[in-house]
Amino acid sequence: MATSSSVAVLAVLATVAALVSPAMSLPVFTGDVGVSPGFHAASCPQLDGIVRSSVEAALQREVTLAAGLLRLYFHDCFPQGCDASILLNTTSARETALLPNLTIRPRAMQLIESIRARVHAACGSVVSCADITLLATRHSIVVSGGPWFSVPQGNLDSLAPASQDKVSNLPSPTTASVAKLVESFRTRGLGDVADLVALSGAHTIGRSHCGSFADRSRRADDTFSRKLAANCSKHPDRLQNLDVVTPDLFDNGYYKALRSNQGVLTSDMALVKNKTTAAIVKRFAQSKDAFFRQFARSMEKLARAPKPAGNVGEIRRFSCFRTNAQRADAAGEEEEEGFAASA
Ligand code: HEM
Ligand SMILES: *[C@@H]1O[C@H](CO)[C@@H](O)[C@H](O)[C@H]1NC(C)=O
Ligand SMILES: *[C@@H]1O[C@H](CO)[C@@H](O)[C@H](O)[C@H]1NC(C)=O
Ligand SMILES: *[C@@H]1O[C@H](CO)[C@@H](O)[C@H](O)[C@H]1NC(C)=O
Ligand SMILES: CC(=O)N[C@H]1CO[C@H](CO)[C@@H](O)[C@@H]1O
Repeated sequence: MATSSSVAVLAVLATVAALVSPAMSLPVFTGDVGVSPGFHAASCPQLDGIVRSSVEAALQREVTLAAGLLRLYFHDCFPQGCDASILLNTTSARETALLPNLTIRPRAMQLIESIRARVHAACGSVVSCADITLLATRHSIVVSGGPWFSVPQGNLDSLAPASQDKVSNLPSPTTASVAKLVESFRTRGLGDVADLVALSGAHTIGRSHCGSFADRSRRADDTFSRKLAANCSKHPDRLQNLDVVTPDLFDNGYYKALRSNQGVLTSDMALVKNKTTAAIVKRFAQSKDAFFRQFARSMEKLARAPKPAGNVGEIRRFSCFRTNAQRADAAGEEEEEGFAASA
């Protein structure tokens, strides 16, 4: 008969076993574990080096992956905190299908998964896809010319995608009201007007599909929007640079473009049409340092966006695209396409 003390010893042993050999059978953690920048220092000292070399090699071949990662970070963290919920990619459950125009780059998703595979090969399954998304994005911004900022670590990967409700809280590009945009950001702990203006500066890199600014081209009420309309009617599938000044450089070109009426999205233009935000746009257009300081602060805040259910989940150990349970069900199925460096 098991005494209460032997039960306790067994429980301790099970815990220790789970900690020292995380690849064996990871428990589903609950509560706020870790979530500090140095979380993996002891368990995976190679982490930073692997992330850096993978991101640098990928960007050298495909510069637009920096924008792909940055948007992925926003769309992962905003709905219910950074939990890699956006990476889940089974037909039954996929966040990227919840919004009709949610054009997340599959190549950026594949890059995260390929980094996970390298990290887990080196250290075991000790780093989550959510943590890797934060680290890889941070490094891609630095490589693109932008500022370094601190990201929390110890985030667990979700067991399901975010709900339609939470995903549809993402701001819409056709919003012309700064008050609405500020309110939307405020619900995620980004309540300073400067958070909205600085984070919109992410559009200093990246592209947009014609559909995302169709409202602006349709109005065709100034020279730039007529140009957008002409481009899109001639080449509907061609991507438009979001920063027409310096499209792939992480700098303050976006704000300079805004001040000459060359913001692509209606939500971008809204920032120069409102007096309060226009003053901040002006400050950022005049000082790259001022923009970088605020961008770094706001990205740290975004990385800590609220997790309504707490830091709950697992470390996905087979693929960032599936929960561990889904992977077990799918054993024997064909693997998803990996990240081919030469695409
Ligand atoms: C003010 C709220 C925002 C709205 C309405 C918005 C909307 C959009 C839209 C519609 C696109 C184009 C998508 C497409 O047509 O393919 C886009 C692209 C992008 N967004 Fe935002 N966004 C917002 C804020 C942010 C934030 C906070 C970030 C990151 C911190 C971000 C990062 C990006 C990046 C990097 C791209 C380019 C993606 C690529 O080239 O693949 N955006 N955004
Ligand atoms: C997600 O799944 C769809 C459909 O199976 C596939 O076309 C797409 O490439 C997948 N995305 C990634 C990042 O693998
Ligand atoms: C301008 O933005 C502020 C938020 O910064 C908002 O309170 C105000 O209502 C906006 N003004 C207009 C005219 O939309
Ligand atoms: C239109 O297309 C040209 C050629 O690709 C491009 O340089 C330009 O930035 C596009 N957009 C606008 C608004 O001019
Ligand atoms: C807001 C927006 O971009 N809407 C577009 C979504 O995609 C459909 C189909 O491509 C377009 O018709 C919408 O304009």
